Amino acid sequence: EQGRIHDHNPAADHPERPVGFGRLQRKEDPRFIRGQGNYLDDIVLPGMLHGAILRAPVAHARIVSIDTSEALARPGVRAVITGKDLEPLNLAWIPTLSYDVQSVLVTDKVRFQGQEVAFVIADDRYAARDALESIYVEYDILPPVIDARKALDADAPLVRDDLEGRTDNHIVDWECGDAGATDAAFAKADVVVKQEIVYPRVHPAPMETCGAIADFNAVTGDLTLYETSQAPHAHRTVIAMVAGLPEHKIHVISPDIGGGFGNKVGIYPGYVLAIVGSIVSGKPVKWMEDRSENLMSTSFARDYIMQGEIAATKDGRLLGLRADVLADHGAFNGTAQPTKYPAGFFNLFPGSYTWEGVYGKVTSVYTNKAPGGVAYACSFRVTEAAYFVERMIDRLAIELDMDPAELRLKNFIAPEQFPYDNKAGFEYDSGQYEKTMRHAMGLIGYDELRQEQADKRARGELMGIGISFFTEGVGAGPRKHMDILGLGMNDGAELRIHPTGKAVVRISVQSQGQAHETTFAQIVAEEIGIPPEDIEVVHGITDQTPFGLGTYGSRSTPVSGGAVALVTRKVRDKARLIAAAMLETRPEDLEWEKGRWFVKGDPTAGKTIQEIALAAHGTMELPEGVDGNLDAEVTYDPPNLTYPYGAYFCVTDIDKGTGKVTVRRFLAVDDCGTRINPMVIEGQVHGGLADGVGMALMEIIEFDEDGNCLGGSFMDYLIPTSMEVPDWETGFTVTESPHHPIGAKGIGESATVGSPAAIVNSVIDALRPLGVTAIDMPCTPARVWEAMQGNARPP
Ligand code: MCN
Ligand code: CUM
Repeated sequence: EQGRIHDHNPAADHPERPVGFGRLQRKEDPRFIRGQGNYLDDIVLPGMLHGAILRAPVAHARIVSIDTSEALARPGVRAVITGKDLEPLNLAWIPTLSYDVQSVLVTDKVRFQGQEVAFVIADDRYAARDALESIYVEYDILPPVIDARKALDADAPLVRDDLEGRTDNHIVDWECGDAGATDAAFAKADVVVKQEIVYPRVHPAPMETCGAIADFNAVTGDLTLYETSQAPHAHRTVIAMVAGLPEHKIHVISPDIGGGFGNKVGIYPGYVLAIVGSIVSGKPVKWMEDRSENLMSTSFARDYIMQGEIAATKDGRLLGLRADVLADHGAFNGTAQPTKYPAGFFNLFPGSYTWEGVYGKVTSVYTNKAPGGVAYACSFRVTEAAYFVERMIDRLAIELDMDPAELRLKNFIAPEQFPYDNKAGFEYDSGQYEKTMRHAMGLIGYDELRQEQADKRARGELMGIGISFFTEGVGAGPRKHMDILGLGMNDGAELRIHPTGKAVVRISVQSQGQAHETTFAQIVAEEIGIPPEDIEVVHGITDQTPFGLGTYGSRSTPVSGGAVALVTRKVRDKARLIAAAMLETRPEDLEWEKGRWFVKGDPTAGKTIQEIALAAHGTMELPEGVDGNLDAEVTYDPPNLTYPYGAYFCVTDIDKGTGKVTVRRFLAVDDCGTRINPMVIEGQVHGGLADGVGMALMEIIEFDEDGNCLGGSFMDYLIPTSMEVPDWETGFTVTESPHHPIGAKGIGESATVGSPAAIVNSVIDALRPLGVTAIDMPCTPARVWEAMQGNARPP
């Protein structure tokens, strides 16, 4: 176990080149730091045309007419496509990932500001963009539904009149837990506290926006589609279904991706329009959105209004928890999560604690806003669930006048209770919560901080200490429970060792910055002893990789990582048979050490994996039942999710005059089981913590009452820079997943899931002397200042 990252001896970071797990420098960095990455907008195809989308200026309006004649007459313009042109192709509407439909180009009415109305194809980007101004659209403006709380009112305007038989804006009701057992738990309680907690709409805002280049070959019928996609295989299948093109003729290529954060899971109208554009023009067509288009129209995150009720005994034993959620899904239900989980994995809302009863209910509604909801390192809504329970625990601690660390320690699930049924439908695999919590309290110096706070309070200064102890569930998933559009959430892997002992591993997941080219090579290296620099990781190209569902929900390590470990073991087993033949002995008489098989009791008699690889391709007589070459393939169906967790501590100072919050210290102690590359893990955690500071203090996509998006640029949607974040402190414990082939759990979203509650709890803790018990994100200076005046919402 280690302490703070900046206490490291940097020389110890690279003791030697690890053959398996360890701090290996990222293989992808030489090309990235030299500006040699190959992102979508770097790709230029011969004869390529450019597309641009005309977007609706209003949130809700019937289209009366669209006049494209002037735009068509402009120099360089090749075509202008409207919804009417797509209707005969059956492409005006396409399915969403949640069995709804979404509009590609408006045919009837606009349902959110920024919705796609027309598509111009021109010789260059400027001609295409300029032509948008020459398209004349007459709108008949309708009253919009903006506030989700009013979406189910009897007189609310109907957003989805396109859906047959629909008379209201209700999407789905979902529940988990046991209402009866929860009522019984509440009946026993000494203390019950209610609290409304709002997780506002935010946006993943990856550095690279979304885009696609479609290249349709009318002679062969092949469609090559370059796109910013976190899930190239799933996209290919969906495009085959939607466009009616044969799947084997579609070649999806997901090049280097400049951040995804869940923003690149869905299929956007622009991708479909690039395809249509290439089919009609006979040329490759590129579409690349700008920042405002990204913020205003692509998958947002959260937008959960949560009513909480928590029950406990007066000495702080937790009894019951209720969550009643109103979820704003925007104009189309395009949330991306396993089919049976319309509220994602909100089932994690009981958190890391034992309860006598829990009950959760989520109602989702349509509004006149952009669709989305499941994105931004959310682990399928565990962000909302973890934020909810960690705020509720602190709210109870205030009511009980109890230390929030002590309250948590008193109610943790104990190590011997795993596998643990969380009473809301999920079975946690492993955890040592108290150990991790105490480790974190030691690293941050919890008791000293409380003393410092007491001294400062005596002087009238505002200092807060906030805690979040979260449990995530990542690695969707077992195919019997989990699918997206009917596709089981499994992943394939193929490993080939060449005659000279160099290897290629082909995976179905797609890195957007997570360093898969490094860490998946490390898994192979650990299992077979070939150095990671001799292992090439191929991903992102559907023609060259096995089928699988892609990267989101931090599922790459839990699912694809499992596949890679197992395929390597399969190759190792084959190598054993060949080695036995080479050594003229029986396979049972061989023993493995990293990189070679040798004869038990005679370590000098052995064959390295490289020697075996050469022999496998050579002229030797292979054993019965063993074919030539050294390769294998598997598809991995994980038995359960993995459940990473963490103990996060945040120290804030608040300026009494301005309400400005400064995050002075932040400690994240994570447990993601077996650690493949600690440096990559720390990078993932640092990034997620910065996201947390952004959401807790700055980021929000708001709308005015007409439905105008008030967060459509980085002037209005504030993301944190190095100025707003502290020098991160990290630590870890290791509790292996008992069912994962290498004991690893995911880490890619932990910090985003865990950090917002720690920061907001810290802000509330700082404001306690002023009587504040709640505040909603983002804790901007204005909001904090209002709370200090006693105007916090809710009281
Ligand atoms: N890792 C490790 N040891 C572990 C677990 C993970 O070394 N025990 C390493 C993995 O090998 C991988 C990285 O950490 O290189 C993240 O692994 P994992 O937790 O499996 O997550 P995914 O690779 O599936 O990444 C998805 C996750 C998600 S869903 C979002 S959202 C997010 C995140 O990753 N988007 C990111 N982190 C991101 N980081 C960057 N740079 N860019 C994004 O878009
Ligand atoms: Cu929910 S964001 Mo990530 O799962 O791609």
